[in-house]
Amino acid sequence: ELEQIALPAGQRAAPPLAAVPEVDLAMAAANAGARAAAARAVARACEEHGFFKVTGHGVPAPLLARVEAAAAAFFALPQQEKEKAAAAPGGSSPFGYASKRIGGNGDLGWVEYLLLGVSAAGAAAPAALPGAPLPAAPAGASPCSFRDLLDEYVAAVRRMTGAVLELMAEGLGLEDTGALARLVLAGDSDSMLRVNHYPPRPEPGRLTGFGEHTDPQIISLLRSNATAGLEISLRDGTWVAVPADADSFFVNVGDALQVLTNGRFRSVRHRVMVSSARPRVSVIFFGGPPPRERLAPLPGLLDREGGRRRYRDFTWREYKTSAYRTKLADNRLGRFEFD
Ligand code: GA4
Repeated sequence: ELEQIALPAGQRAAPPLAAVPEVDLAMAAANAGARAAAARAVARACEEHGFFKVTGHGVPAPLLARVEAAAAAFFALPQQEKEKAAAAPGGSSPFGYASKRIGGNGDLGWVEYLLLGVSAAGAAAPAALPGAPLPAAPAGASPCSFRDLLDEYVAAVRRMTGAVLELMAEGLGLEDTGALARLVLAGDSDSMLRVNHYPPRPEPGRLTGFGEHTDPQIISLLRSNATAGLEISLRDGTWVAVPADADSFFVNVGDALQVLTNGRFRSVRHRVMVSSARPRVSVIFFGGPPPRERLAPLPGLLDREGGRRRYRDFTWREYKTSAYRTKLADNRLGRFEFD
C-alpha cells in the first residue's frame, strides 16, 4: 500500500509559489475603491491560477483553534472509535470517516479524513460523530460536540464564502453581483466539509497525501495548521508548493465555476504531498450549487466571448454523478466540453 502512494524515486520537492495572490476581505470592505481593486485582483488570480489566499476573513481565530484541536483529538482516538463514524460498507454514501481510501474508485493517499454533508438547510450527515474529548470551551462559549463545533465553523466559513463569491462576480463585471453567492448560500446547496489528517511520513521521502485533482464544486475554502504540503499546478503544468499559513484561508476555483464562467476562471489542479515529520490537519469547505441547478455561462459573460459556449448544458446532479465515477486525477470536465 505504501508503495502505491509514494512518488516514484527521484521526484524532487516542488519549488515554492513565489507570489501567492492575496486578497484582504477587511480591506476590501473599507471603501468602493479598495473593493474594486480587490475584485480585479480576485478575478486576475482566478484566471491565472484558479487559486488565491484570503486574509481579513472574519472567521474568529479562537474558533479556528478550537476546530483544529478538536480535529487533532478526533484523529487521536483509537482506530475502532473512528471507524464508528465510517459510512456503511457497500453503501452509496461518501460521508463519514475513512483511512487511505479516497473516493470509490481505487485511489489511495497517505491520509485519514472525515467527510460531512453540510447543506445550508441543516440536513447534515453523519449527524453525530464519536465523542472525541473536546478541549474545554472558552468562557462564554457553550460546550458542544465536535459535530456542533464543525457546524459553527461551516456557518462562519459559508458567510465568508458569500463575500468572496460577490467579489468574484464584481471582478467578472457581472451586473448581478449576487449570482454566484446565491448558488452556494441557497438552502438546498450541495456543500460538504472535509477534515483531513495527514500523518507524518513514516520514513524519509515523499508520499502522496492526496493525489492531484480538481474540485468538482464551485469553490473550496481550505484552512490548515502550520504544516506544509499543498501544491498547485500552474498553467504550464509545473507544480509549485504553497507555503502553509495557519491564519489564512486558501481558495480553489472548482469545475462548476469554470463552467459558470465559460472557462474564464480556471479550476485549479492541486495535491497534497507528505514529507514532514509533523502531522498536517486541514479543513475544507466545498461550496456546491443545489442539485437541480443548471450549469451554464452566467448572463453577461457570453457576449464578451463572442457567444461561443465551451460546455454543453448539464445540472450539478448530473455532473456530480459523473464525477464520482472517475478516478481522482481524471479530467472530469472533458466529456462536457464542445470540440
Ligand atoms: C475532490 C474534492 C472533494 O474532496 C470531494 C472528493 C471526492 C471524495 O473524496 O469522495 C472525490 C473527488 C473529490 C473527485 C472525484 C471523485 C469524488 C473522490 C473521487 C475519486 C469530496 C469531492 O466532491 O470530489
